[in-house]
Amino acid sequence: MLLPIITYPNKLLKTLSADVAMFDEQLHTFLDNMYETMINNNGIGLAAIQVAMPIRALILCIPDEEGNQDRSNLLEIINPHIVNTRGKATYQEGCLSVPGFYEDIERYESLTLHYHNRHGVQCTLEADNLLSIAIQHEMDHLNGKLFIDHLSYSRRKKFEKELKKVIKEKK
Ligand code: QAP
Ligand code: CO
Repeated sequence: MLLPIITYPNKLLKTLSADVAMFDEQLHTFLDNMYETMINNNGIGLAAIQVAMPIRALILCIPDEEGNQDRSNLLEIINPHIVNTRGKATYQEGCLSVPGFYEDIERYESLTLHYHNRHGVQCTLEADNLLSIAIQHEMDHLNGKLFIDHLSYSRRKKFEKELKKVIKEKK
């Protein structure tokens, strides 16, 4: 089932999401719906709050070297905690909740993550490059933060100006 994606400036995106307590069939169905919704919208990552569910769950499906996105590379990450970080890296980020906007954001180059999978099993993941960046981007959503919140004052102004223009054009 496809779910509607909430877009900026919807206030729901500022929600602090709550830990997942039940790793039941309802959660599994929701995660499946998130995956369908993300793929349908050409995304590589999606947090639950982007489909109006305030729980600490996110999914990622990073394309391989050939650019193919395969479900076997799907990561379902629940109640994540970053336990270690290394280096810094800048990447031009986008977001399904801020369609059409892309900006350079600085993140940790690599990290170690503790999280639960859909069955509630505790997992550890070493991530670098795009995966590391995507994890940090999606974890920000769990805390009500968007990539545009990382912009400098002048870049943020430029973004708000462009957004007003886009909204005007749509009317
Ligand atoms: C988050 O973002 C991310 O504007 C995932 O028109 C971004 O999937 C992680 C998308 C960058 C790491 C690096 C955005 C699709 C998808 C758009 C996405 C659009 C269509 C964004
Ligand atoms: Co996003």
